[in-house]
Amino acid sequence: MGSYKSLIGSVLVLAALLQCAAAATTHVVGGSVGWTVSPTYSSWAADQTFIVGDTLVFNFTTGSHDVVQVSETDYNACNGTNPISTTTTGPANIVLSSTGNHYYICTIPGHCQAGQKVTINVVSSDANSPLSSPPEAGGPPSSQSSASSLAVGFRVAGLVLVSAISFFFERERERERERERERRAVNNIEGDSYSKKRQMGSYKSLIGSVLVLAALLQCAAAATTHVVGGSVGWTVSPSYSSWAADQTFIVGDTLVFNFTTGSHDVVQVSETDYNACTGTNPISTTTTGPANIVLSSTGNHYYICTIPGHCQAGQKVTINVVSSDANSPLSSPPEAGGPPSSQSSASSLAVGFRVAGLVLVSAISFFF
Ligand SMILES: [Cu+2]
Repeated sequence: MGSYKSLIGSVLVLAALLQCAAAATTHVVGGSVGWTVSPTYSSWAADQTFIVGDTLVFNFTTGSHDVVQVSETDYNACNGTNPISTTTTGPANIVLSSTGNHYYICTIPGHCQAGQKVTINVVSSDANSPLSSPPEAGGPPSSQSSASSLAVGFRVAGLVLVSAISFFFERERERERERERERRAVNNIEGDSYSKKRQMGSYKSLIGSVLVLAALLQCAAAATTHVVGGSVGWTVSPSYSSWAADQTFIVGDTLVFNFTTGSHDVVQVSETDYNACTGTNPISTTTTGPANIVLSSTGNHYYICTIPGHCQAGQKVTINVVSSDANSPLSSPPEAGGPPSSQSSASSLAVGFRVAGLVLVSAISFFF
C-alpha cells in the first residue's frame, strides 16, 4: 500500500514536470538549418506538434530575412502587404497564442516563392492543462513535444528527479523497518539513537520536498507572463512606468498586450525612437491584439503604440529585462528553508503556479 501511494505521488510530480516541459516547448524552425531560402518547411512542421503557448524560434541574420505572419490567401500568393505581424530582427521568438493554422513567410523579394514559408498548425493545450488531467499512470510520456530537444531534456531531468526521490524514500522506509526490527530485538536500549535517526529521516524527506518545490518554482519562473497594464490593458490612459517598476522581467518571460485589433498596435523601437514617439524604424510590429511577446534578450526593450497621438499621450512602456542565469532550472535550487524568490511575485500566473506547487508538495509530504 505504501509503495502504491508513493507511485501515485511520483506520477503527480512527474505529471507536473511534464506539463511544465510541455508549457515551455520551443520549436526551432527548420532545426539546425534555420530560417532561410533553401529548405522545404512542410516536412519539418509535419514532425512537430504545436501547442498553444509554445514558442517558434526563427533563426536568421537581421537584414537577410524577416518573419511575417499573413492570412492563408496571402501565404499561398506569397503576399506580405497585409501583415498580421512582422519581425525584422533575428532570431525571432514568436509565441503561438491561438489554435488553428498560422502562416509565416519571408518578404524579402523571391524568398517566399523559393520556399521560405511555413504553416504551423496549433492545437489546444486543454487536454494537458496543468494539474487537472495528469497522464495515465504507467503510460509513456505523451509524444506531442518529443521533437523538441529542450522538452525531452526537461522530461529526462524530471524522470531522473522522480526516480531519485522515489528511490530515496523507498530506501528510507526499508531502513526504518530494519531499525524497528532491531529496536524490538534489543529492547529499548537504543531508543535514543532510533528517534534521532527517525528525525534524520524526516529531515531528509524535507530536503526531498524542497527539491521538488524548487523544480516547480523554476518551472513557474520560466513561464512568467506579464499582462501589460494589468486589468487596464494596453491603451492611452495610464502611465506604464509605475506598472513596469513593480515587475521583474526575466529572459524567457512573455509580455501580453491586451487591446482590440485596429484600436492600437505594439511596435518595438530603439530608445531614441521611444523618446521621440517615432514608429518609422520598427524592430518588430504586432497589429493584432492580444499580442504576446517573448522577451528573448536582456536590457531595455521599448514598446510604443503607433496610432497617431497615442504614444505622445503615454501609450509607451520600457521593459528592463534581466538574465535568468541565476535561476537556471535544476542547477541552482534556492536555499533550503528560504522563502520562494520574490522576482516574479508580481505575476499572478506565477503566484498561482507556486500555490499549486506548494499544495502538491504538501500532499506528497503527507503521502510519505
Ligand atoms: Cu494605441
